[in-house]
Parts: sequence; C-alpha cells; structure tokens
Amino acid sequence: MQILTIATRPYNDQKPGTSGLRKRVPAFQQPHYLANFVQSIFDTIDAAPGATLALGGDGRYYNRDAIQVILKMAAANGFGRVLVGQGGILSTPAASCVIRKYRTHGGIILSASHNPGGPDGDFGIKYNGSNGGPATETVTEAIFAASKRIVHYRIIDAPDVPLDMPDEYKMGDMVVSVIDPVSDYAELMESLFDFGAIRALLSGGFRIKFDAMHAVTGPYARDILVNRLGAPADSVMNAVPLPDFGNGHPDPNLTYAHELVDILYGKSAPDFGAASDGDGDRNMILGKHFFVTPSDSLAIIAANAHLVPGYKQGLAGIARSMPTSAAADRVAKVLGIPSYETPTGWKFFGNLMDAGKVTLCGEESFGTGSDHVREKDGLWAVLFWLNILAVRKQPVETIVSEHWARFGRNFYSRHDYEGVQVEAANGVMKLLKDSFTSLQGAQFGHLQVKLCDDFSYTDPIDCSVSTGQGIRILFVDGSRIVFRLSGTGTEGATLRIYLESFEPDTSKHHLDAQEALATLIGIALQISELRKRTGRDKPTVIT
Ligand code: VG1
Ligand code: CO
Repeated sequence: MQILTIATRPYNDQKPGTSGLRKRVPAFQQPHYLANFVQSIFDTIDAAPGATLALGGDGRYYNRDAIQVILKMAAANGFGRVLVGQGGILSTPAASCVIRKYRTHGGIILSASHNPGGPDGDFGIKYNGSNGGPATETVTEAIFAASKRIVHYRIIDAPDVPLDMPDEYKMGDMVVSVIDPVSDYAELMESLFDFGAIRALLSGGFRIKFDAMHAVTGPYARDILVNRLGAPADSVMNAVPLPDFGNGHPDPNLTYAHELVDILYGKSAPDFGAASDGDGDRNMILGKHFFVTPSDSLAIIAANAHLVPGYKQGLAGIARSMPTSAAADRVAKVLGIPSYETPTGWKFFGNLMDAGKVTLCGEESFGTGSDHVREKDGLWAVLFWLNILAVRKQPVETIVSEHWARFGRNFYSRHDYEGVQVEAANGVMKLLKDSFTSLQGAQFGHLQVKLCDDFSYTDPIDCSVSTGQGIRILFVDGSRIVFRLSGTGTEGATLRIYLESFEPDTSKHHLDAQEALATLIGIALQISELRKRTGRDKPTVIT
C-alpha cells in the first residue's frame, strides 16, 4: 500500500456550524479542501490502528466523489475497516444506528441536510463519535483548530471501489464493507413500534402520504412503509433520491413541502401526511387539513409514549432546544420526569442521553428523536405517530386538540428571514444586545419584559459552557421572543425569530397561531428594527 503525504495549506474557514461543516459545492471542490477537513478529523479523533469507521451521506451532488477520497484517506490513516452504505447512502439516523450497532470508532456523515443540492448547491460533512451522535463542541472546536494548522494529509494511491452492491473490497490494507443502508435501521424501527397494529391501521382504509422530497428517505420509506407495513406504493411520493433533489429544497416545512401540503389540504385528502428532509433526520407531521407544529409533536409523542412498545416502560426525561416551545415541559411535569433546555443543535442532547437522563429530545425545527440513536430521526417520528394513531383510532386533529385541552396550548411560530445581508443581520443582533438594559422591565401593552439575555448553557454532564446561543426576551406572563442567527446556512445570513405564548383557555385554542401571536410579532419587529435594517417586509418562511 503506497501512502502519499500531500503538502497542503490551511483554509481557515473550516469551522463547523450547528451541524458540521457546510459550504457550497464549489468551495468543497477547491484543491485539498475536503482532504484538509478529513485529515483534521482524523488528527483529532485519535482512532487506534485497525479501527472501524462508518461512512455515508444523503446522496447529494459530490457525495460519491467525497466517499472515494475519504476511503483512501481512511486507509492511509490506519483504519482497518469502513462500513459504507450502498451507493454511498446512509440517512443521518441510519448512520447513527450503524455506528452504535457495529460499535465503530465513529462515523463520517456527508450531508447539508435541508439545504439545496447540485453543482451550485450545498455540501456538508460532519463527524459522529462512538455513541452515534454528532461530535460535541469540544471536538468540533478541536477539529477546527487542527484545520488551521494543517500542513499535509495522508491518502493512498488506489482505484475507486464500486459502491453499488453490498460486498467487501480491499483498499490498501483496509477492508471496505458496502452495506445495505436500510436493513439495520428498519430492524431497529421494528423493535420499537407495533408493526402489527400499524399494518392493521393501514389495511383498514387509513390513508397516508409520505414525501421523501427526492432525498435520502425514499428507500427507507419504501422498505418500511410499503414493504413491511403494507401501505400502497403510491403512499410514498418523490421516493427516488436525486443528487439535486429534483431541483427542490428538501426542507419539510409548509413552504418547501408545498406539494404534500396541497395534497393534505386538498379534496379527498389522506388521513395522515409526513415529509422528511435531505438527510432523513427531520419530519413534518400533517393530519387531514391540519398541521402539527414540531414543538407540539414532541409534547404529544411524550404524552402518548406509554402506548408504544419501545417506550411503555416510561421516559427518563425530555430535552428540548431553547427556542422550542415549552409544551413538552408541561408533559414532563405531569409525568413527574425532568425536562432540560439545551442550545440549538442535536450535539447538545448526546451527553444527556448517554447519561440516561433523557429518553426523548426535540427541536422546533422539525427534529424529534429518542435514545434509540443519537440523531434526530424523521421516519422514527412518523412511525411513532402511526403507532399512536393505530392505538387511539382518532384523527390527528382530535389528538392534538385533546392534548391542548389537557395541557393548555403553547402558541408557537418561527419566522425565518433567509439570505439577509450579513452586516444587516449582525446589526439587528447588536441592537438587541445593546437594548437589554432599556428593555428590562419595559411595558408593551399588557406585556411586561421580565428578563432579556443571550442564552448560555452549562452541560450538566461535562460542565462545558456554550455561550451566545440566542437572544431571549422573556415576558412576565411566560410569553417570549427569541432571536438567533442560523449556523447552517451558506448564503448571507438567516435570521430566525421564535415566538411563543401560552393559552390555558380552551375556547381560544382554535385560533390561528399568527393571530394569537400578533402582538409579540409586532414587538419583535419594533425592537429589532428588522424591516428598516434588512429591507425585508415579510419573512421567507413562516412555520
Ligand atoms: C438548524 C435548526 C436546528 C437544527 C440544525 C440541523 O440550525 O434550527 O434546530 O439542529 O438546523 O438540522 P440553524 O443553526 O440553521 O438554526 V439538520 O436537519 O441540518 O441536520
Ligand atoms: Co437534516
């Protein structure tokens, strides 16, 4: 095996964001760009000689090229085996499942998640540790530091290996095992949910539509929903993964998954609809003419977990990201279990799950999951809902309204301003921070500000501190406004405003969230001077 040591220079912009390093494809195609980052990972994680690595991605443009480079670098860096998904495919939760099941040293996941793909689209890479979860901030910081002092990387000179059939190949001294990307994951799902009950539901006239958005979940949804659970083949739409997602934006929300939304809000709508994102870790849940907010979905899953075989023994606790609504906290209180509030990004849940402190985790950004893996998991959430529906035999809307009647409703919305000028977005954030003193105690109509701060988090397990995680304006009555800049975008800045208020009065639960939150929306625009500073008169996406 001939190991080549290639001289290189640092790029200085390889700082992982909320979920790994994400850049435009042309950035990754710069000389040595990908190799620099991969070597920085290998230099940081310190795997023993002969260790095993998992590798796969969401199938977007550049996935296959990157896989061959990473395989050759893994061989040169002393790995003994790499488990790579057939066709270079592994959804993010399936990669987490493979890392855990085969006890690999860790894994590399190639994805820019919900960001568009193609030659001018986005690409991404992240490292997950042996628990199957995204590297903690301590590790991503160390990778970034390594990328800034890199002077060479190691790679072997070898032909590419074929990826299209499950098989084993030698690459230098290393073994490449091409594995079925679906079966391990599907077996895990079968061990958690009552497939018999879901099969009975689906054969009894209950109609579903799942939109894979031409992204990675197509093969998973076909195998699980159609082959194993007996849903008609046309229950899965856009099921073929495409390198550019069919020119779409694989983000399962009301704006980008409009094809599915139109079906669920149309005539003869199915009873249940769902979509997943580019890498299969997000989910959107719809009923007939009804949208379930991700924050409510987490709370409802928690409140009904006792109906699902894998969770009937009870939940250890629930964690949610700070901007996610407090609906799940109310359930945790009733169940008598602890709840945790973490910064945005799944990497903050890993320690809590590893320590056995939480079973369920969720984010308002269409992310829900449990300790079955260490990533959020789109199809898992879909199966959880189907299992609940199979037991309760009620429409989605009824389940949600009964939940609100019991726990109260947390009205919730997120307004995204995408592709804003970086200076304008930074200006908004600075203005808000500079206004903390004057905002403290300020009165806006019937609302009074109780506290404003820049959220910081101390991990209860390893005591690491993460600062600057979002500006919070908390009101005396429990309402709040949160401002954050996205850490996953690649074009300009994306400014997110999160809005929440609590309504115990059942007679008001039918209100539209935008109406119920209108006062807060007005305050948010006023105190941030957002319109003036960004030149935008409305959000790009409202959830
Ligand atoms: C967004 C979401 C966050 C999520 C992250 C990764 O981050 O808000 O909740 O964890 O994407 O999701 P940001 O920094 O853009 O707000 V995914 O599906 O890209 O892995
Ligand atoms: Co994703």
